[in-house]
Amino acid sequence: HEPQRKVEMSIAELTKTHCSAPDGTDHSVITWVNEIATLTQPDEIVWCTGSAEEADQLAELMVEAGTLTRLNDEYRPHSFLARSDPSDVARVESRTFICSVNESDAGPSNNWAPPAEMRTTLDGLFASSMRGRRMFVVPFSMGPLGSPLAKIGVQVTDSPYVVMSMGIMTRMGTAVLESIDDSTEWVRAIHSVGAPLAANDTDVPWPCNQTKYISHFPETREIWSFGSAYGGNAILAKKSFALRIASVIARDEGWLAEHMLLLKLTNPRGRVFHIAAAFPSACGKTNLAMIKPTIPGWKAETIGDDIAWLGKGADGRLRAINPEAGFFGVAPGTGYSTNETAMDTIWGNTVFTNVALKDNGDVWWEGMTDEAPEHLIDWQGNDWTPESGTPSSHPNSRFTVAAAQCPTIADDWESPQGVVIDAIIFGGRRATNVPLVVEARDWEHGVYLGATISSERTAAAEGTIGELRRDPFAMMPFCGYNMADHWAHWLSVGQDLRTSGTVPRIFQVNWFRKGPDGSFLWPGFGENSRVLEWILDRVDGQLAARDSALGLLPRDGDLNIHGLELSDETMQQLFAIDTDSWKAEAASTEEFFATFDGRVPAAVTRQLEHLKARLDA
Ligand code: GTP
Ligand code: SPV
Ligand code: MN
Repeated sequence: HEPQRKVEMSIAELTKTHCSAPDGTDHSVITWVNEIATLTQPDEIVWCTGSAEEADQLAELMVEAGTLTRLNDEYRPHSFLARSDPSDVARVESRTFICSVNESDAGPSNNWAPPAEMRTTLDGLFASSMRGRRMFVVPFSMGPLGSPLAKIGVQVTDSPYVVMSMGIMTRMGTAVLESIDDSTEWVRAIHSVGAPLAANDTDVPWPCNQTKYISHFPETREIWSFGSAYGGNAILAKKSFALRIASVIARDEGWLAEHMLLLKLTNPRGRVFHIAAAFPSACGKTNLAMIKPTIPGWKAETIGDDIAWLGKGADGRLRAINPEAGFFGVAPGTGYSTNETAMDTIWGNTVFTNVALKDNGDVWWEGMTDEAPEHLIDWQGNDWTPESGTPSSHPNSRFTVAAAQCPTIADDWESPQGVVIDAIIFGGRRATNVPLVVEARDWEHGVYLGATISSERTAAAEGTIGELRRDPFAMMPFCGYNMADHWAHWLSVGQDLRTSGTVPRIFQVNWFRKGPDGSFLWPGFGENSRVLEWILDRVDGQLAARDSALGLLPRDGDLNIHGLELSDETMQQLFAIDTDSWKAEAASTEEFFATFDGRVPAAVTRQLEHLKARLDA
């Protein structure tokens, strides 16, 4: 590890300069906060307590500044609408950097810059970047405070919107700060919108900077984010810490930090299962995490919708926690017919970002109801009618809400030991080729399925929507180290689990296959419970399966489609394996693997050879 940079002033002098640090705050925090304040020159430092009063004051401040619009209490109590700068609406992967000491540790799928060079750049950008603003100190815990699996971080930020979001998405405040002593390892996260104010400047509702850097220093467990206030770029507890930095810690310590939902399911026979599922951004994690089964006798309960930390428990089994405390969910497409649970979660106490405002002071977005209201104010603040020809809400507009408010939240969602994982699911958004469901033959084959996820781009990050891209383990934008090493790490976790005798089964799903007319073949949403039923009946040893080149498939009649109007032809299309397309896919996988400079584990390339042989046979 590189040494932390030293500050010249003594602690006594520092606390005198910024005497607001709560009594008992650990010196490591005070020193660091003052170092950042010296660099960024805020007008004031605010130590966040996480109290409800503090959140209310922040909200009031933001309403006055025009950042937030208070929604009508009658329809959406204690809720707010934020309209971002139109340029600051999604993650900026091209501006996201993994600054490991060695370039090869970042790997070909991450942007890399030498740490010293990046520090020089950032020092320049952050110098006086908070002038005229307040710097908030936000102590937070990922995972229940005190859980053996939890980790602590402190974020400083000059964005009250980010403070409010962190307060919902994490366990934030005084108790966390008090838990830090000189033996605590905590992650340092520095965020500035990069819009200092001179004495006579008036602020804008959503300050940001056209220059953006989302930089990670894996060796020193540090995050520096500049220029954006959008969720994944700025709520640093989430993607930056709980995935990019945590994946590195996990590699070093023998566990996994993954872009996964966690769901508890009880079958009609009363057996309880927990599943973890990785789908790329905007590919259905929140929806599956909140599924309302359409088949009788099944019960589904939510544990997490975006991030899971998994590791071998004392009982030798793979266990997982949701490190987050809230949901930052995609709004468009969320309605009573698709995700009733989400609709019932966001009844109030919710921050909406970049959705439309109704004339009655409530919110609306595409897909909330079948029919659009006659008049709205769109996400950019303009009048909107159904004739406008543009979406009223940004396709990546989101809701931010506490997980505890979810009506289907599982009673064990905060279990400090985590829940036992019975099945792992990988998925993507694929109009062609990938069947509705496939079971991996074993852990190694499952790792291959994860490593070869491709998915059509969505609005969650910049880029051309619909373009097919590789997204191994749904972690392409989130793995803090070499992606090929991530596969090797998965293989070693599997080895480790094998020694204690219980290895979860791995599956692949695709809700998004399309027919010749371009419409989805599978009804999706609640009906996905039918696929979960097949998966868990397999885990429960109730069903056999048929082998194919891609893996194990449901035998005819085993997938419960009772009550669905699906023709035989549609079923055939959902499971069709086109040999030529798969040969092309295998060739493309070979090219993809070749970009990793020989670092792809032999067990993974062996799976590719096996697939090619099956396709040739
Ligand atoms: P991130 O928060 O970006 O990681 O996204 P996510 O993986 O949680 O995706 P989410 O559940 O928010 O779904 C994204 C979009 O896909 C929404 O517009 C959903 O309505 C849509 N979607 C989710 N599940 C299904 C499904 O089973 N079928 C179809 N057709 N669409 C779905
Ligand atoms: C994603 O893009 O995968 C999200 C939203 O969950 S963000 O927090 O912006 O990364
Ligand atoms: Mn996500």
